[in-house]
Amino acid sequence: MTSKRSGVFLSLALFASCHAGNNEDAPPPHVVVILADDLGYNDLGFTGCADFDTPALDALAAQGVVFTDGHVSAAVCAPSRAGLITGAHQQRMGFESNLIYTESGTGLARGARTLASRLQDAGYATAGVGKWHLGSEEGQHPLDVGFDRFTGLLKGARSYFPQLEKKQGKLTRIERNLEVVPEAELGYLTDFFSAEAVRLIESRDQNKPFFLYLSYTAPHTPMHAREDLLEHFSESIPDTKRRKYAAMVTAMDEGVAAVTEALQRNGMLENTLLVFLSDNGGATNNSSDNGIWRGMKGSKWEGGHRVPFIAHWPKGFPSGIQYDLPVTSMDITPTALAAAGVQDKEGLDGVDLRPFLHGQAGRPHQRLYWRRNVAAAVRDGDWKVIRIQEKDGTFREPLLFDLASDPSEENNLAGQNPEKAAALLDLLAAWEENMQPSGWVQGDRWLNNQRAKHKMSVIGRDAERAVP
Ligand SMILES: [Ca+2]
Repeated sequence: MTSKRSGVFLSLALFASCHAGNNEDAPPPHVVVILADDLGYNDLGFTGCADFDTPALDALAAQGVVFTDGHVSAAVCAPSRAGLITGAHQQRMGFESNLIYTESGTGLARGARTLASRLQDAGYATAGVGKWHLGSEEGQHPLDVGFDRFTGLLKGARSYFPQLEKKQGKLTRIERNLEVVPEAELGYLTDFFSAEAVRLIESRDQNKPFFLYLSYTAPHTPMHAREDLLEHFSESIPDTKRRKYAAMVTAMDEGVAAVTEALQRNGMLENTLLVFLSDNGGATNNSSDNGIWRGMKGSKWEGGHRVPFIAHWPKGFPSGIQYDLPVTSMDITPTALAAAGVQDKEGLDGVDLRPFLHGQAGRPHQRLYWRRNVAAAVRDGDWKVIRIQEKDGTFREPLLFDLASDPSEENNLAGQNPEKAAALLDLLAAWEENMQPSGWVQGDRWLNNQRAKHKMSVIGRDAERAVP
């Protein structure tokens, strides 16, 4: 990965020299964020997928920016979405653990500012579709935090097929602007969300710039796929679980195509800042593939938080480049706000990526931080430390990696370079001083799973998949 860097910088510098730069008088872009759920890093054509195609996402990648070192702020669904939607470390509001629906008080802090509410304040029409998973209590509903319109489910997952026999509760039913959508109208859920996104684009308020957050449940479990797509892969993908996964990702890619075409048809695509990424790495239970990255969803290994991540904006970003320095999902909000001409950056941890994509030297982030209860990590340049807390409260000997020479985190350097490990642990501790303690904690099972999966002896996909 590092060998490509000088080439990228050169192409960026050339681009910057012939690009007029950002015109602050330009009309604000439409903003579309498409989020996949538990998608593996290697499971798209442009990241190296070998057994199925993703033509729509590949086309966006080819004409946009591919972030090869793109990260989310947590390796599980809800806290990652909290970091993305607020543009800040979710730990600032104690949103560190995944949601617990049996307890009250979990989810977004009351009054939290989101990308949607900030854009709404800036005059955007805002719409959300799909999986919410950021809380279901008063003040946490999408319509309470900046979305004019919302179609989707409040929970993190549900059946992809209509549940005609079983009445759906508040969390798993599909609602449209607070009204329940009859199950019989849903069809295959991924297709329904895609069609709803297109409908919202077509019916938007044309006097305003438009913001769409399209949050698929795919390819998160349950592994439900369309029959025609399963048939399509029946010979090329012998493994039945992987076949379902391929069919689920394919349906999502079809949705991306439909959304892109709708933007094009409505004359919006040229000036739409479109971002696509996954909320965390491939999961242990959906047959996903994280490629060379060690670990899976839920871990502080790269496979947990390094995700497929692209941006496409013909009018505002260079086309067809790869950006190899670390970026984070928290950058989406400040980048979109800056592009919209919003000056207020209060409470944001991400940065405006536009100058970096137009050739500005330096790193958007010298450091990135992660923490979910007993497992934490910090990245400083190419160095990374993983810190695990044992049941008795003590910390395990840290794990130290040099990602420049060891991207797959196979060589723990903590023993031979204790000073570096200690320096990174100090950085982590300094960051933690500005964060809240976790507002709630999932059960011991999830804490113990994290302790179990961050061991040098747990290596290889089979071993990783044994520790969900
Ligand atoms: Ca997820």
